Amino acid sequence: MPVHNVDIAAKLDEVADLLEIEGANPFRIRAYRNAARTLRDLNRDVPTMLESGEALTELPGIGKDLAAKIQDIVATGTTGVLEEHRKALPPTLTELLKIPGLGPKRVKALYRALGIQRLQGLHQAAKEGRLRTLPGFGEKLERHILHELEARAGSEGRFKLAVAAQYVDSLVAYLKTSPGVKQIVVAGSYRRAKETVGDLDILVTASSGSPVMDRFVSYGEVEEVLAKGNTRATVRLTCKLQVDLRVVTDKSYGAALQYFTGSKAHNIVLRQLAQQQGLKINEYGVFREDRYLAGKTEESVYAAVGLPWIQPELRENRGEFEAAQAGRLPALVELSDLRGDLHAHTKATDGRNSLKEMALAARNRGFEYLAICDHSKRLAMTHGLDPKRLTEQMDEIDRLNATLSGLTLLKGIEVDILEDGSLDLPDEVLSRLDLVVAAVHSHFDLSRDKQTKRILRAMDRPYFTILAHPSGRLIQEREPYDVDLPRIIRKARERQCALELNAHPERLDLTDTYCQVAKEEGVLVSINSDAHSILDLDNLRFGVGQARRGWLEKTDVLNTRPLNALRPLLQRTM
Ligand code: DGT
Ligand code: CA
Ligand code: CA
Repeated sequence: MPVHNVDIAAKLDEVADLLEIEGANPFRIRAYRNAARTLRDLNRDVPTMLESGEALTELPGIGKDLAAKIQDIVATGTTGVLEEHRKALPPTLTELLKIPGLGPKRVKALYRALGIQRLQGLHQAAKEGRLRTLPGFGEKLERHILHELEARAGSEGRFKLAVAAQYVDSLVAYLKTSPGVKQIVVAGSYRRAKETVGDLDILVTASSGSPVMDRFVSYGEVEEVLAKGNTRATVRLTCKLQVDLRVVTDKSYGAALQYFTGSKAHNIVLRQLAQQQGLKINEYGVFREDRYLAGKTEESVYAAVGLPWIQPELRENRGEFEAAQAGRLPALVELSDLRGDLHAHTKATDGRNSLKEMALAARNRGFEYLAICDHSKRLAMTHGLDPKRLTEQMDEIDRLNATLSGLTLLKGIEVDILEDGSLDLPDEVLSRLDLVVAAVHSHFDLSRDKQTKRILRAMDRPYFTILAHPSGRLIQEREPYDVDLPRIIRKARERQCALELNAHPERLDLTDTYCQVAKEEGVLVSINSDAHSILDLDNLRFGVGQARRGWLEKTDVLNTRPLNALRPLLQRTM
């Protein structure tokens, strides 16, 4: 039974996918997509809401009809409309839609003409050069499909951090109620806030191991127990996520936490440092000969080799040891350091809440400011703003700002960077805004040189404040476009503009390593939610996780500034 919002959302998306392939009414498709997004972004658990008798129709984008279908899914694992469409077409066709370049029409053609139903069949056909023969395909698309399929092979079976987080929360809550459990912590790549995780590594301290193990393997979502002993067990959940659980003693807790947090590359260096000092580090502790020296806390493990404690997000062997030895570890930015958000949408384009709803939600989260940056006119499918509608929105912002206390709305736009590097609105219009967030939304396949020049040219415009989602990648779904980011980062320094770290869990773009480059070049990074609903404002925490992996400190982040210090930084001088 799907008990998590992400699982229910996946079923709704599946309906939408199948409807799309069948060529159904776009409004109907959109309704399922919106509902799926609402559930994904929701910070409360739908089955629990239903149990306590709360109406789902209170949620944005969910009417009576959809509420009933969601109830079906929670109760039975499926709903009538899904089963109907699964009969009409092979349900595996929806896998194919995930490949950029393959829309519903092409997927249908692949199925009708070549009988392709899954990614595997698609890969085979592409390798054999059979795709290019189909009308509307061609050699270039075939190569592109092959590239995409091969690029994603390495990330197969991994889970986006935000998706894993949903599974973690309920599992940890469940384990906490085991008899004798003292501490419980999720280690591994999850603790390092890596953008995707391969499996979960949970550590528990308890008076005795076996009751915890028994409780772990009888968790309702366990599909298969892969291994089970007194102090360690591995299971696979029904969502296919694997979980390792280890019960450790208090004496070894810090050593085990250090060991299982990783990364492997970090641990190898740490053990070498220990060896050079005649020490041995393992998951039980730090030892000289066979004498136990430390291991109760992580701090004690690092201290034993003469190092300060290193934040988990830095543990990738990317310079953290040198920094630790030199006493120059960064004081990483924290969620509470953010004073506002510089990229949010409203109903005026493809957001789902009104200006006022967004403002109140931002104020509730303690923000001092929120920049409204709806799309510009070129993005017609989002009903992008032309100068007239943008002016109306600016007036509305003035009116709201006059009545709101505690929060300032900033006037912005997410303006499209056109193919030739010009911006989708004239300078005269942009000059009246507080900030201009600019983004690439089309022509992803330009050559590296053209793509780079396109963006550099846009950055040369007099009103250009922040480059949104600089690489354009979607995690596990779309490769970044081919672009010279170091050159763009140098340009940002020269032009004194900022780069966005888009906090949406599917983007997290800038990536961690480019955050480090930006910091080294002295370019400010803005951690923005790109919220399309009030719920999305909570995604900032994932952006902060990525920023921490990129070594960013409070001062490296544009939106840690209070409004009065922010304003001059938004102002363009050239
Ligand atoms: P993942 O699960 O692929 O997202 O990445 P991790 O980092 O969670 O890796 P995982 O689950 O294989 O192992 C958890 C931690 O345990 C890892 O970060 C470091 C430690 N570890 C595992 N295997 C080894 C090993 O062979 N050598 C060392 N030094 N550490 C290991
Ligand atoms: Ca792991
Ligand atoms: Ca593991």
